[in-house]
Amino acid sequence: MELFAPSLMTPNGWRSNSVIRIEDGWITAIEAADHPPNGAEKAAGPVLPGMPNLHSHAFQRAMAGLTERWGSPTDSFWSWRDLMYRFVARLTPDDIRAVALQLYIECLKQGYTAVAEFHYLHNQPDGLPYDNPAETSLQILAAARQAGIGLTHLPVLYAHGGFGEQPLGDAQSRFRSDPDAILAISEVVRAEARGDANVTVGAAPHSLRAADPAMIEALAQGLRRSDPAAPLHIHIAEQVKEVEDCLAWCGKRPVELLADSQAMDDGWCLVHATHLTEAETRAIAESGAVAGLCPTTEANLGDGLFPLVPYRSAGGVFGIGSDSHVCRDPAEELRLLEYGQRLSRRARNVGASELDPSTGGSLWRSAVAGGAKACGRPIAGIAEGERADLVVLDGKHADLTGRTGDAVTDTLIFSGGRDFVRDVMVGGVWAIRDGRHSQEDAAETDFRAALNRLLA
Ligand code: NGQ
Ligand code: ZN
Repeated sequence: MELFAPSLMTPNGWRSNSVIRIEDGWITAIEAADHPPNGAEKAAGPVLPGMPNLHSHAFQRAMAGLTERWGSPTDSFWSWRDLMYRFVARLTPDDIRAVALQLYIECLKQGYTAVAEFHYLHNQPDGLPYDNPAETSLQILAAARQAGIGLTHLPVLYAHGGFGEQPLGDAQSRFRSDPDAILAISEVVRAEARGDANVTVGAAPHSLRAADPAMIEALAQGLRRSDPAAPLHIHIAEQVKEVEDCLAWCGKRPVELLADSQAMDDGWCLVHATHLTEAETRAIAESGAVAGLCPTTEANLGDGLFPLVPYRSAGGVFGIGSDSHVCRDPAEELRLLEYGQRLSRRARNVGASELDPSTGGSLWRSAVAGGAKACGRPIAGIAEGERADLVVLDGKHADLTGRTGDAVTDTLIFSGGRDFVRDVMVGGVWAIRDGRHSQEDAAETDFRAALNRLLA
């Protein structure tokens, strides 16, 4: 197919009046044209690269808004986690699928075109495996395909309840796994998705709390034997207590421990990486690993602020994720990322630079490139050889009046958001047309039914 774009963001800047040629879901050429060629579709507004969502726990969509009540004067990340564990215990495979489908449709409608699903609900509520150990992973795959969003599936290794191989708590037995089990699940999903360019499979040690260095090594080696480019993700240094516990256990901070015990390279995504020394910040940047930032969840959970300025100055790559899904809007995620930096540094336009002076443009392009790397998929922007994952904004929106080039992205992020998004394409197929997904009504009905059961 051919899509005529009056205005188009590419990795090298904005172009006007271009034809994007798409074959089998791949962008095969971008050519200048004065007007739409015969048979080409004309985009109804500015065209942006779709945003990868590099960190998702889909099931947590169902509890968004339910943890905002005072429980004690020491409410924290850890008390939130206890509430989350109680919720986990009730979810069935059907619930997991219904909630994920609703979430993925919402993500598409707001401009995400791919998701990396950090999936750890492997077992039955009593901790025993399902007959098919990949049962819940296959529900995630089915939901992603039904929604039409790109998927990087990351089955999660979860073996310990804390540093020093502490036993799992009862609530964590649904997550129990070892490297062989995770490799087996990833094989099943890889086989099921073979030939589907919208899906890839990696793996994720949950955290250094839940997986020890020897297990992480076994997982990384096994995974890279099946696919040398498969991405590895890990939660790291999100909370001060986690840093202190790691130091107390081994004398190293989490990022120091990971860097010393693994070949930390550009196949890794370090999720959160909030509490860093200057040397750790530089080490991540120099390794080529992606920092997986989830600003709305990090704010919601009281994590802290990532050192974005020194990290980017050292050449660090980042992407964004919606994690606990208190927000499903990439524009809002980037806005909060920038505002956290502005508030703490008492400065403006922190995400921009002399070379790339638009804050919104720079953040959107950087997060697309970093998100693509973290997802391990060819979705790094609108360019030849990449997947055709793109977002068409509503050119008739009043707020976009007179905006061209990066002023569009600045307005999207700092004055707009979800209601700008009109059409969304994933792998050459329209997932959202005129703001709607063809299955959104049925998906919402199933989501409501799941919620009513879960909350009864
Ligand atoms: C998770 N979420 O796995 O869902 C975690 C909480 C943990 C975030 N870290 C559990 N945001 O880290 O132990
Ligand atoms: Zn997470």
